[in-house]
Amino acid sequence: SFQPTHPLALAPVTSPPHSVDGFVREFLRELNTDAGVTLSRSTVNDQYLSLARTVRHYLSARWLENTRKVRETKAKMVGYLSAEFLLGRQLGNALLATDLEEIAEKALAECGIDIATLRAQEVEPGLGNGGLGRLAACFIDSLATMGVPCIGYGIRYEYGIFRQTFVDGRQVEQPDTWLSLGSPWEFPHPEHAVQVDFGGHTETYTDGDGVERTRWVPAWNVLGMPYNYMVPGYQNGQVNTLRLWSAQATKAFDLPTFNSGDYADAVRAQTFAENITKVLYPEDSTPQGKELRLQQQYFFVACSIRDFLDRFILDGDVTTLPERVIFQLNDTHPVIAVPELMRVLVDIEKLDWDAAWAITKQCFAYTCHTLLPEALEVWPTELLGRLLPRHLEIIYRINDEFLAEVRAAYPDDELRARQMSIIAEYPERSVRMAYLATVAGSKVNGVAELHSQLLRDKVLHDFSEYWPEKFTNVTNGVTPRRFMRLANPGLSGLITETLGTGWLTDLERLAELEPYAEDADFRDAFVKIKEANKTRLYRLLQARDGVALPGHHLLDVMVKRLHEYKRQSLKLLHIVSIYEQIITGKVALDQITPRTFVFGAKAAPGYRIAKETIYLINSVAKVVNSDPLVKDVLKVVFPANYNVTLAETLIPAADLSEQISLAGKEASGTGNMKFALNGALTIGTDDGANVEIRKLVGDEHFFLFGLAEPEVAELQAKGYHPHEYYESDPQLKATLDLIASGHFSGGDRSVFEPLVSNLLYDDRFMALADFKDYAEAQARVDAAYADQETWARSAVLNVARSGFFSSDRSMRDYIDRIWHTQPLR
Ligand code: C3B
Repeated sequence: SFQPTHPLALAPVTSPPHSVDGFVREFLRELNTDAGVTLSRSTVNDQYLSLARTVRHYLSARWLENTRKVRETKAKMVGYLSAEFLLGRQLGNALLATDLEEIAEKALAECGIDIATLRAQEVEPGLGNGGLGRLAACFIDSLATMGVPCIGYGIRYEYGIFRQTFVDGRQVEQPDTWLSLGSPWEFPHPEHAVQVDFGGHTETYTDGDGVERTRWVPAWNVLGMPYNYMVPGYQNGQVNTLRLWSAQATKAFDLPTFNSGDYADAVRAQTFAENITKVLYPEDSTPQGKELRLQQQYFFVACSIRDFLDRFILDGDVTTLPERVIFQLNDTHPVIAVPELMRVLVDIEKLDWDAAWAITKQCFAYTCHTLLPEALEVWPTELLGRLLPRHLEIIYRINDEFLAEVRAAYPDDELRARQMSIIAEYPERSVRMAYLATVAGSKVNGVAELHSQLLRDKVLHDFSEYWPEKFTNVTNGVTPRRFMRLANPGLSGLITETLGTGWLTDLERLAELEPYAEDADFRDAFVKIKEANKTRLYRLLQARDGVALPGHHLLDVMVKRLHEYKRQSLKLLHIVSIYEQIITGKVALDQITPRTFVFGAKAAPGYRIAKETIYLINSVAKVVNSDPLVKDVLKVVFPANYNVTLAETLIPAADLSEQISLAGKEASGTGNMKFALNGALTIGTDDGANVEIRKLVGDEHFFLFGLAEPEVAELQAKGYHPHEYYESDPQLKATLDLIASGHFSGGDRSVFEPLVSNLLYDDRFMALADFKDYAEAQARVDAAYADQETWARSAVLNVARSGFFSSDRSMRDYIDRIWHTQPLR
């Protein structure tokens, strides 16, 4: 460190003046000196980048101060380890957090610029697939807003989730080049790069004190380059950090090879290294078990642990680690951090094994986000041992000691020990990452009440019996800053007019809206806002996708990843069923509630059935939308590339939220919460957080249908035969027959044959079993919607009763039940 003498260097860092003139000055300086252009010659992109950097100026002082305070007070931090952070656009959130929305708008207007144009210029960082990544983004927003020290650690993918396009109705993936026009929100720190090793072998040696030790002799390594992002709290002067790692070759290129003339060989190392953080795996909930994926996982957690120790354990006393950090494992993706911390403590810091294990067990907690058995990550020991030989040894030892405990606790129950082993022997020897996380974690939580119960009863049953106190629930939440205040300024304004300020950081206060459900003026204002949100959406879809939508329809929305268990196909069967009843004259047009159905969903590129489902939705949309008979009552739209940005316009416009997964399959859902908070009514199964939503908003304001989880289990056990439903329900039969007939495929019966057969003879997620009940629930929706006043009352009550679903509340629960950290004073 050095001793500055200039008085300015000694003074604390300050923010620029919070005024229009101050803002204009900062903005022009950015434009002129950083972008190097004059205002009159600048492009929209220059202006956007300069605006973003200008807003950053207003955050830096607080950020630096925050970091200093955390170091100085040695406050315990949350280290949120997540392979995904699905942030969404940054500009709007940063302007809101700094309370600069009006100032910036005026300042730019005085420069002749419409801020809306610049907002639209931002490409969102799509560094996640879906719910899990978006949850991480909500959590870090809440922690910053609550002033709880947190550092998010993840991966700076050069290409995030693919950009979805449709070509003749089929999904075609385009690379997500989110960095190509500049990335004004990040601070690269090459000087803090961390080396990460891979491969090789281990050997034993005797150290200076005569102690037998193991060391890892790796075969190759890469560098992890940190990129910092500011995570601003909502108007509280608190700024946390998100640190994302990018892989680089250790030697930019190999000079001798280069000199010998083989340029291609010389840069090969670089390409190889950089591949590690090149692209986000687009599988959601179903891991692919690819070697590169394990490289990504180890890469980012190794960087993060090293980084944390170097930055926050300044005296080098690693035994204090549990007082300084709790690493939250966001699903199994970062679980390799457990043996990594053991390796650091034992091999590098030279702690003895038991001391290291005692520390490690206090430093981790594990969140499970799934119930699908195929979604639980396992790594073949062959692969893990080849890539991380020392880590495999450590895992074996953790397992040996754990199984010894289990055998002692349950003598003569070898089956139990086998079941609980971190190492699976069949179908190939592999490491069960969820079990490793459960053994190492101080706590294990599910993400909704029902999910946590099923984890205890089924997925991790033996573990919950052995360590009942280890298991807990924290129901997910969403940040009201982004999903209410930014996404729905109309409704937020009405709420503030009605309740005053403060509700945005104390969302349970929405309960104070209850009496207004009975207030006709309030309901009127509420309905007008919903209509305005629909108009805003229709304008966007017109501009973005060239579709024109009628204004007066019930807007029925299903947006989430395309997955069989989420049952987009069930929604589609309902649409086809209505259509079939109209074209065959079973129902008269005037009996139909006019509806627009919106889908938004990306399918994993290798997920065949999911992609076929997309093709079917688009094919049905094409036929329905061009049929003059139904043009006034049915529309089906599927805007491509559903992402956080589109969600922010779509959700506030929706009347009906579709949450129709098979009971026992959706861990929680978080879209369901966003819809309810924006005044949509839910049609849903008793699954995930739907259960809690329904309990809170009340049965009369929620359209429940379908098998409950125990009924699903029972039906599964007795044998599920989907074709029986087809045979016994004429409307279901007519619906499937229409699809099979080639009606939506230009007469070609073969096109959708695989999908239809799959439903008839396999239907893993029991769409046919729930069809009838679903259609009946939809009829109740129609009846309810016919009475606009009652509908509006229900919509208001949905908002008033959903305050529980703020991610601030989730964070309080994590703090109380798992982390035991304190806000920074
Ligand atoms: C998702 C689950 O599918 C959702 O039910 C849940 O709401 C979110 O996580 C957040 O908890 N999930 C995901 O997006 N990706 C996974 N790999 C596993 C679960």
